[in-house]
Amino acid sequence: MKSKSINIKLLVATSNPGKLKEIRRGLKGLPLKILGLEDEAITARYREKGKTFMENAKAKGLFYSQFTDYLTLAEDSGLEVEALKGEPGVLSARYAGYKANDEKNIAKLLARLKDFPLSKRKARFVCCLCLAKQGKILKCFRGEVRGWIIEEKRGHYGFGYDPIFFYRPFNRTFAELPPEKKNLVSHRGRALRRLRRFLEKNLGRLLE
Ligand code: ITT
Repeated sequence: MKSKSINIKLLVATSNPGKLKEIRRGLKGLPLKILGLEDEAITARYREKGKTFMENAKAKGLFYSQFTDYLTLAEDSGLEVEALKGEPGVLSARYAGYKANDEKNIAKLLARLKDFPLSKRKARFVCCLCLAKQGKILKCFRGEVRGWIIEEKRGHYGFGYDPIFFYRPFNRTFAELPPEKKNLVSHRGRALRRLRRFLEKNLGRLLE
């Protein structure tokens, strides 16, 4: 892609500032002007109903892309713990209820896992990204990363469940990794690299 001066507008349809930051970082250098829901004064919020991350990411893409003519990127992600049969899964953001926050969600998960030894605390993060335009899905991408849920929080970077997600190859939790390092191996980093390659090849065509 030659021209860095064209700025194609991309609405990143998330209300989660942690995700928005990581998506901005992952798409840096592409000829895109990245806008958040606030920049476009979109106050409507999609209430998730899907049973899978992909279903939710598509539904969010369809929903938010109706509010603008720009390319729209929606994301659904979360944590699946093997011993809890995939919980919190699509409920990750509201595991401790609709008024939950990261701290309460972590506390609930640690309580549910209290009788499980570390060897039984296998988990994975999954991220699904869907690119949409004016109520149509153009393409979706998925990424995942495997780790372990430790018993106490460690680190201050990141968001969500990062302080209890231990990534063995780096011997650190995700919250102990600076953003560029988390991005190298994370579910979102992986999905974003797939999206990036797609945009590098197809951005011009998508705007026709
Ligand atoms: P939007 O729907 O507005 O995008 P949300 O936070 O409600 O924001 P999700 O329904 O996709 O989004 O929930 C994702 C949750 O999964 C998020 O709130 C975290 O609790 C967790 N999560 C996802 N990716 C994560 C990451 O990289 N690190 C830590 N926790 C993560």
